[in-house]
Amino acid sequence: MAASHPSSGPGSAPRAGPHAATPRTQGTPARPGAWAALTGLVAAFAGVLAGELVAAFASPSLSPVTAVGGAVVDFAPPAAKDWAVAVFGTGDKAFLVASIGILLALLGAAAGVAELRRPGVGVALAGAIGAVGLAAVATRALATPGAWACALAAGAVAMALVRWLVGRLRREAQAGPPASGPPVRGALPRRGFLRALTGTAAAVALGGAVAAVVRAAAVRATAARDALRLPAPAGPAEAVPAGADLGVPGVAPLVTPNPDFYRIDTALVVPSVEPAGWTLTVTGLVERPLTLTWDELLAQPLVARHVTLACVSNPVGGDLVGNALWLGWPVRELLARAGPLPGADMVLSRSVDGFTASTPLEALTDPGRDALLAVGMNGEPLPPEHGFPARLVVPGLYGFVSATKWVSELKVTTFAEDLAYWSTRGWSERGPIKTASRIDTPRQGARVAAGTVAVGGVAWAQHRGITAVELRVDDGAWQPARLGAGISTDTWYQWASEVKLDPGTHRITVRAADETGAFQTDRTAPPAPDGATGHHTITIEAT
Ligand SMILES: Nc1nc2c(c(=O)[nH]1)N[C@H]1C(S)=C(S)[C@@H](COP(=O)(O)O)O[C@H]1N2
Ligand SMILES: [Mo]
Repeated sequence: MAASHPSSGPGSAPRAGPHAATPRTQGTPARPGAWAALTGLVAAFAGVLAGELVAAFASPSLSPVTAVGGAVVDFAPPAAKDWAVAVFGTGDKAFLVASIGILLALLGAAAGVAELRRPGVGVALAGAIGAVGLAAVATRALATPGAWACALAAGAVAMALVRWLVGRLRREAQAGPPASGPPVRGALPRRGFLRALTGTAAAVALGGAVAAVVRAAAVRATAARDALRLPAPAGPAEAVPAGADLGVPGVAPLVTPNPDFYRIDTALVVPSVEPAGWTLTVTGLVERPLTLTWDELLAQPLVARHVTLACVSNPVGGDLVGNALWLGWPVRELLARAGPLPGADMVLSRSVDGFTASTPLEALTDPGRDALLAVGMNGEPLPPEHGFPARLVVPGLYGFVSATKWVSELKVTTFAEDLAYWSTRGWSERGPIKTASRIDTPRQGARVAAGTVAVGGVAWAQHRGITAVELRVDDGAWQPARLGAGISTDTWYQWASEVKLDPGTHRITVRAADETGAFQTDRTAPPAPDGATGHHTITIEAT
């Protein structure tokens, strides 16, 4: 709320003389206890709402309110549950939430009154309400750091508001009547206090509406994902060949579990897209523009392919790279239906959140490259943060020019005509993945026993394949490492070796060669604009 009256605000002294406030707002407020109760109530709801807002971003599946509700459901005596179901039927959950709300209002009001009487007591009570939220989170299976953060935010905001708002009220109540006149009966608190209180209440109402909308959408999308059973691939799923996993402790697993898969996107809130309402339109330079629905997509013969995704922002030795088994429909079959027109050389894929990526048309139509419109990741529907319900996966190209999540449109166009999201921000228009290799074990800075030391890691040159990996100790000669069998050229490879180390500090460097036999360059380049280069080197201490 914009302050329209400059004479009052936090910390401003009461004025006398010609600029004194009007009588309605002057003097000791009548019924300070009632105002304190109302203030405490607003503070309590503001706290819970802050928690819900943090949850909408950081913990969609568990918020302070759902944590307390869940804990009540779990710990309530069965008789109470039976009674609630008998009386309220399917409205039992609404009854539960309403009960929590009423209890919160009462406790908040009590905190306000207590703070008015004795500074600090109400703040402590607000903190106790927050502690109940924390305790509830502790009982939940989904207690992630995000969920803890929500409960902490809720308590902190409630405590701060009780202290600040009730503190103002108390000071006014204690100030007594102005020297220049008799006490004014029925006076309201000062305008500054009223503004702060109504402003807080308005923020609660507005924020509550936002949190409710975001949460409802996330809940619907999560429920749809939980209920989904993806079809089996039409052909046999690609097997991991024997000899691909070298079994060296500390090396990244060949297939990255979904919870460990790196996540990169511009989305502050993970978009909530329900499959039932999802469509993908193919537009632009095509003979037959088309719209694909979710059911139509699932009715296509789907293939399962391991593909290693990599982010262009990955620094040398970094972990913005991961390998998954994707289930999807080859994009070339979708594009064949639409019929790209001559002259087109790019597909601008667009996400529901506005992100766009520019992919060379021939990378998507090439029969030798399984670019997928993916719906599954490692045997389950795409996780929400990895693009549920559908995304693109294109072997051999960095994610920023290919891997659009929550994809909603493919515009067949030209590089001359259209620029993608990152290409307007200083990054390249095209992004073939550069050959890279990484040492996973030992870790940088490790202390190891001198003698024979196991070294291992991964190397990738998607769609070209890795043909050799070599190691070097300090400034010695390059020595070949063992190279695991690839799942396909579209995935990373494990490699392993043993090196002999005398006591002392040593550098170990790795390099890999792709199908051309050419080793990756030792010239260092930063990630921008089209991917980092240089050798990964670790420094370790042998003792
Ligand atoms: N909608 C959307 N899709 C996106 C992005 C994005 O910001 N928004 N980032 C891209 C980038 S830069 C990468 S590296 C990959 C990462 O995919 P992941 O988060 O599933 O690992 O997603 C791509 N798809
Ligand atoms: Mo990326």
